[in-house]
Amino acid sequence: MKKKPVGIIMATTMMMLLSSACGSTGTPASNGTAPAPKPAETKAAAPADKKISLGFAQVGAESGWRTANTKSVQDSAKEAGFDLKFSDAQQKQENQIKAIRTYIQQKVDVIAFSPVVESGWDTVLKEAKDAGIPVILTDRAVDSKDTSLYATFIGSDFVEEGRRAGKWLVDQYKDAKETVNVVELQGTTGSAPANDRKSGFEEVIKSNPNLKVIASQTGDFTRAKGKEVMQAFLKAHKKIDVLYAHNDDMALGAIQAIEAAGLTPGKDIKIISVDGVKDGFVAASEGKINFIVECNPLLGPQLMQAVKDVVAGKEVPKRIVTKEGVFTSEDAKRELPNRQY
Ligand code: GYE
Repeated sequence: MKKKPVGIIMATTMMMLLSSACGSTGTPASNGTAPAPKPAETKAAAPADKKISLGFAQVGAESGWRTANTKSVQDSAKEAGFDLKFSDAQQKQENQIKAIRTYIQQKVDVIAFSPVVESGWDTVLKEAKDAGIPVILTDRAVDSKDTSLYATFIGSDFVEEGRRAGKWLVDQYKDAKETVNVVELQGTTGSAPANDRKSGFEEVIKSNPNLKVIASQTGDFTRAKGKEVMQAFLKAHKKIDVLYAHNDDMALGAIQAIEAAGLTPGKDIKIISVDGVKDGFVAASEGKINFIVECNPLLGPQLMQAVKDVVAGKEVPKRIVTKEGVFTSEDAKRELPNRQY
């Protein structure tokens, strides 16, 4: 790993176990380790020759990040020899709740899911707990006060991602004498990454009163919505200097809108996005996206390890944080050939 002036480029698949690296908002604030529910206290441990069954309730297929995440989960479950039951909730909480209830009825060994939004999970999580089925949160957090409702939460620190985006902006405009107009494309309303990427960004940019967020709306993490909302922003506001998009897909949609309006993305309007999927890297290497904050979707291997540990009654850290870096257009050019997703 080499130090770079703009930040640290981390190996994208590298993850570290940290016991107390939670963000300040949204994410569960438990520190240290907590014992996973022991099979003896829950259901009978799976006999050695029986495949571990894992029910996974995915958010949807809204972005390049999600596609890579799904593949990582499916590939690693296969490699681990698990019986994976997979469902796609099409970004709807009610579908995820239904899927979790089905997994409870099927008496799977472990349930894992990426909660589409943060709130409203206590009832179904309690049902899983009462049925003695451990739950692992991956990617996104829940805001449940009772952290005994899940064994661990594996995923990124989204507040920190927002801060990284903000730091780049503050640095870029440190000599600006005039107001810098920023528009923001938020992720899915009520989701942990949308809440946290917004708050982390705001926390940092308020140090410079010239940096003004003049419009902020959800684009639901999709290209189509990103384009649509950016079109509306361009109509409503004469002078937009910067776009902060909570993911690459929305930035890519917005780039189409910016080009259609006769403007040059990356120059007339500077663009910051989060994720670092291949298409985002291509746009960054072309200078259309100026800065990408990485969010690693390859959570499968870590998830399968946690499933094994939970089934074996081992202790798992209550919080497992993904390690990530940041990339400028120049970094993206260099890194593009190595990008796996
Ligand atoms: O950034 C976005 C996806 O929850 C981290 O969801 C994930 C986010 C990711 O749709 O592209």
